[in-house]
Amino acid sequence: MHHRRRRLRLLGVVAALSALLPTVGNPVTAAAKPPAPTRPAAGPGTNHATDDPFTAERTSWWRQDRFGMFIHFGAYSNLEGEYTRPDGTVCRNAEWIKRECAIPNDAYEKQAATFNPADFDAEAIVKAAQDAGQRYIVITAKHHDGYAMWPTRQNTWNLRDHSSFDPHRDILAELKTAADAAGIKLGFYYSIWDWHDPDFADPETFPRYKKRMYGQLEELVDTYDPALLWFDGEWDADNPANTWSRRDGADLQAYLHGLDPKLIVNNRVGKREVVDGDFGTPEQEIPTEPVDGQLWESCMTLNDHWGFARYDTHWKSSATIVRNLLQVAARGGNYLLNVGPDSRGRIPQASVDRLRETGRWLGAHGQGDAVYGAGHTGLVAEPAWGAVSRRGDELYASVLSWPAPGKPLHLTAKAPFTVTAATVLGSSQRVAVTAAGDGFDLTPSGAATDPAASVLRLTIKPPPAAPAGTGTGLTAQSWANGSFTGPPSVTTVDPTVNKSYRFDGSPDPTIPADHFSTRWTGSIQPRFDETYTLTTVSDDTVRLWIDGRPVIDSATPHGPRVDKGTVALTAGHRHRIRIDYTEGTGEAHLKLLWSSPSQPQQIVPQRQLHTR
Ligand code: H79
Repeated sequence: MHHRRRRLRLLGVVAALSALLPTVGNPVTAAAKPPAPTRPAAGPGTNHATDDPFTAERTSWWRQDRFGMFIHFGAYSNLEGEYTRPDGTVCRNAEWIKRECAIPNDAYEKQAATFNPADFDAEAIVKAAQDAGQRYIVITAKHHDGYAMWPTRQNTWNLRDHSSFDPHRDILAELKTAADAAGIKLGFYYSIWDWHDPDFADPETFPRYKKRMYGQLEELVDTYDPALLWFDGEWDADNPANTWSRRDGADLQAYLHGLDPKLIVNNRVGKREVVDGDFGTPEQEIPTEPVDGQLWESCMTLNDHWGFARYDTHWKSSATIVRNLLQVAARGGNYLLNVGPDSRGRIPQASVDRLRETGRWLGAHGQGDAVYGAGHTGLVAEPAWGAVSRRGDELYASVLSWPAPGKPLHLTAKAPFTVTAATVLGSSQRVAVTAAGDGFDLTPSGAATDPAASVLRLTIKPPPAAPAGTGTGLTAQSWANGSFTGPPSVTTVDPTVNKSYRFDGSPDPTIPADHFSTRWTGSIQPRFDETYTLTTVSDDTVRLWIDGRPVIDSATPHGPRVDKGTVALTAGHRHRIRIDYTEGTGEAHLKLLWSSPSQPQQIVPQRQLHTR
């Protein structure tokens, strides 16, 4: 991606020049066209899986950072949540206002022509995120109304060409510069569903839309080098008809991978299946437990709308935000909290205040350690009184309901470990730790430190781990039929079971994309004496045995699906494993993950797998 970074720097120079010489054209059009992206590999023998998102260097920042700012800002923001019809009646909505208030195209275009977010202050926005403790920002580059917030070359339905805004400004470039300066990652939201493009709804003309959409995404990646793309509007819909398909999603993911292999992409690039993109996207909700088979991020509004709505004062308290974030982190997810700038581009003061309060809590007494770089632990059950995350050999028990004086907080242990020290962050009180029933009683001697949440830090001596293995992977035999019939076509040593063959790929160039089977054999070597959960993500069928005993039996052909089974394993011991996987037609996937009280969810790594 060398040319891209060089190009961005060049752009900075051109932008600086254009500020001096206002007659110089838009910096995007002024820059030289980059070489066409390399065509991603495709066809038999291709595995589209990039890496293991749970452990990859690529996703490391995202997995550590945990807390991001979502920004919904577009032509709808100009209406500030209210549309006055010609007859004088008022209709309310925010970013869906065009559709929900049935605003005719010309009326919507007419109001967009007055959009002038002159007070958009990228540095102030980045500062608000930083003050909140948010470490990445995702802004709507294009929402369902199709309006591009950067000077796209694909059409004139954008902030430079269709507004009253200074045509020499580019708010995405401004945000990128400010975010870079602050060390905050920047990503873009992009809606697939498009209410404005005349070619979107008709399957006949959709290829023309798709070409412009790919063009816009290439512009975004080349110009602003985003860390992440957040798709939306992938669902089946009417008015306008949305025909986005799993195949469209697979094509787009391959295209994006060709543009920038480091991009992190959400699951709405496809159809929100467990195999789509890098992470799941629960919206306005927090999953009640860790999500199987994929990373996840919960996105949520700060009031009741994504886009600015001048009448919406139903703000969440900072205590609610802190608690949500703690719960999300303890369940291994990220929290993407939204702000909606007004028609002038200003984040509402009520949002700024709550963000600052949240950041104050995270910055106090090292309480942020319960969130940043921390994640789910299977060592304890989630208590009713709070949330527990793990960071190295420390457990952070965030107490949302503080006990009455002298009363204990009970923790259920799911594997044997010892607590060597316990403190309340920001307090000198003692915490008595006693073995009790199925775990521990923690009895703090004093009061809560904060009404939002008080954090107990427990230093633990974790269950002992066997040394990392020296495995090279499993033996994989593949057949060019779906039933393991006859001698296998190919036999290889497969470092991990992490396959996304999608529609066109297969285990080997000699094996067609449909009707094949693979059998993995060898041994799996755990590092802990614990009950492991083995998880498969499969399409079409999978069966798995450990030491000859069935653990997963999912032999009815299915679309992308998660199956789990538990088995007690012995640290350092090589347990025999066999996996039978078949593909009929359509998409093909198979992933093998494991987790245990001491082992966070991940693709079973190569070094713990042996060919025999
Ligand atoms: O971008 C934000 C939303 O606009 C978008 N996703 C987040 C991140 C979103 N799309 N759909 N939904 C949220 C849920 C759908 C809600 C609906 Fe409705 C109920 C669509 C029509 C009725 C909400 C209420 C939108 C219009 C009225």
